[in-house]
Amino acid sequence: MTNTVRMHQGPVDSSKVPRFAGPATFARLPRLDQVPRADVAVVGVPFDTGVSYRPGARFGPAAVREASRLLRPYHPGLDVSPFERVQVADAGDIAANPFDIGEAIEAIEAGADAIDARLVTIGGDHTIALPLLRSVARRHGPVALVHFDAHLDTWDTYFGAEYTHGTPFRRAAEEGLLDTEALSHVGIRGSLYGKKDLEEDRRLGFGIVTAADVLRRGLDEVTDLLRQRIGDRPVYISVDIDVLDPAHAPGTGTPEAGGLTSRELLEILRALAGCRLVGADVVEVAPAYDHAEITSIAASHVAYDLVSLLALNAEERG
Ligand SMILES: [Mn+2]
Repeated sequence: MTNTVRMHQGPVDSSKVPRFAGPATFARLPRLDQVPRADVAVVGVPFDTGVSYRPGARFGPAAVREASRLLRPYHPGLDVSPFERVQVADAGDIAANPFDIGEAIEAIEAGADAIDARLVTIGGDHTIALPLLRSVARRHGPVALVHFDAHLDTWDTYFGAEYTHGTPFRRAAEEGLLDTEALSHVGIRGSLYGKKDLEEDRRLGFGIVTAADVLRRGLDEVTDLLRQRIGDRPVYISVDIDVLDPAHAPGTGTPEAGGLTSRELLEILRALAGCRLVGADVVEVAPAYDHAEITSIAASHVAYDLVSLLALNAEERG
């Protein structure tokens, strides 16, 4: 091997400092304030005031960072070394008011706007997708969406509240942040309040790939469908970790039986390589219900795949 000049500052070298030592930035990457600029930033949003059932996702970012110590710098599935290809950094956490959802949403939007990089955001509950989509749509216009979740998250209100973790995509559609020709839910399953939940969701423009579709139709057919729907539009990926079966992600607020395996989720994400990904999030990791870091490890691997997808089409950034 010849000596080459490092173009980007990568993670701490695990042959010199073991992976379980030192501060837990995402994948042991430099902090954003330690690099001149970044192409991709991982940012946390420790906020869970929007949940309808079990709280605790405010501790998600810290748990996912801790679990991300395991990550290594080369991704064989996508044949990319994301941290060499582009500058990736950890932008820390956006401080969001835990007592005032409106103020929190404003702070998250402003916090995302302030980071000059493509973002992979670690939640936090799913409420945070709305301000993140506002920020993305300001830069790119209305975006295609691939939303991985057990739940639709297009309900109208809970207890009269418009801004909750069950409503972000209804609000995003109403605000014109989404390209209504290119909206997909993946992994939907479980009980609903009524059939009209599905009818209203369809009226917003969403197509649904259920968890059963992933099993019965198979990964190739499902990913072909998703890619066709996205086309060459800018696309945002939102991953609620409860898309995974509780066996693969017990540490979450609203678990549903019959979900995807982590292998299926990662394979679908990898099949979206080449799409014009402009931002992504991984939300709803609630470590208090986790066991042996199962959920936070899955979420950290999902975040690594999202960073890798962004790194792959970095040349598009303009
Ligand atoms: Mn959700």
